[in-house]
Amino acid sequence: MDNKITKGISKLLSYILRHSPETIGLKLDENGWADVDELIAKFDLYERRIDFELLDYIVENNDKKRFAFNEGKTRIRASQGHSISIELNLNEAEPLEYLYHGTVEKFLSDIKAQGLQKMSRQHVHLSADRETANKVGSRRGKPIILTINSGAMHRAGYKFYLSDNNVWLTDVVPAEFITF
Ligand code: HQG
Repeated sequence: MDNKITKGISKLLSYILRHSPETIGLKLDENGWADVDELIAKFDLYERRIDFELLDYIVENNDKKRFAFNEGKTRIRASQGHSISIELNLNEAEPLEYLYHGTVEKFLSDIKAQGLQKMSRQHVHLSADRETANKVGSRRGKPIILTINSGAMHRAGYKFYLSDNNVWLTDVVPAEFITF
């Protein structure tokens, strides 16, 4: 399968399923699911032809497993990363003692003052390993990796969730739980 084509479609899918389904006139349900047949038909209308086989390939092979089907593969959604308000019914989980967040220098003073905030997304995104945090930070420039004292946060009553594609999510990380 042509990597360029699948990458382009994956990017568009992320945008539509996380941020802007209305761009192609699609409706998601309250849990973020789109009907697969409707999605394919709407893509067609916008002249981005996809078929079920391609969608299935993307769900299976996407580098971060960003998308998931329901059991019968009749519905599809993004597993995390939304800015639109939907209920993912995430599983609460006990985090590792330390998690990581990749960011860049220009945000540090605000993060020191306000902690990590959701910004435009529904959660703060954290990684189980430094390498992933490094990649996340690199999207914006020279990465800086913050260590989150997630074990201590959890013991203090903060909730953590693990998405279907193994991204750690929480509502806020107060600065006192961050090692800069
Ligand atoms: C920063 C990608 C100022 C934060 C990635 C980040 C991830 C603050 C930016 C996923 C702040 C938000 C999410 C504060 C946080 N003041 N800046 N108080 N608190 N920030 O994109 O974590 O490839 O919403 O450090 O791989 O970068 O799309 O979050 O730099 O998993 O699947 O504000 O998106 O996944 O940026 O990335 P984002 P993120 P995908």
